[in-house]
Amino acid sequence: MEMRAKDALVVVDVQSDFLPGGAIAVRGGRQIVPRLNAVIEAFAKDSRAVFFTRDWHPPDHVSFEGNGGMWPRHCVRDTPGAEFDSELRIPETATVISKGTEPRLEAYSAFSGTGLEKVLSDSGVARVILGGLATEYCVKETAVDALRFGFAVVVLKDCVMGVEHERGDSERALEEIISRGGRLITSVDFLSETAS
Ligand code: VGL
Ligand code: ZN
Repeated sequence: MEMRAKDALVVVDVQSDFLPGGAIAVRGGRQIVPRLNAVIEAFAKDSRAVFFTRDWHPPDHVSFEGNGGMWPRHCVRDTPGAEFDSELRIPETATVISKGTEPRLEAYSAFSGTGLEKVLSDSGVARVILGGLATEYCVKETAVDALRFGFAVVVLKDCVMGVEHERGDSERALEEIISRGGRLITSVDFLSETAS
């Protein structure tokens, strides 16, 4: 199918600091890793593009408490908290995208200051398939930007998890993505829909 060749998988911020035991622990976050791995495997198997984003902050980042931000220190570049989860399968052909690298700029979206829009459009990608952490921050902002740039967006609903500062934050974020034209599907349904 034409559409399928133009899919790119973007796995958002599956890093130690966003998982249980980390600085901004997303409860249940580990559940998404094996599901993501199945999708990553399927993409890698037939050479579809896979991107892994990582929050990659300088030690004095503006998003940290004490620097005017709302978050505890997290995902400081080259520290254990910024590492991808050890269970996450990262194919050799995948592209890693670091964001939030500027001391004074918050960057929830994978498109924020990374050049990702050009990389995707130059390679003819029409549809972005999304999973990762956290639903109502980096996943949502990435989805909204992708839609704004004209990509179709599919969120793998069992492959995302939220911080839930307020109960319902994740649900509201997913509703907003839908209202802007994104689509939600389970990873199992996505895999059967796009099976070769
Ligand atoms: C994120 C909070 C702070 C995220 C990043 O990846 O969703 N959340 N920085
Ligand atoms: Zn951050």
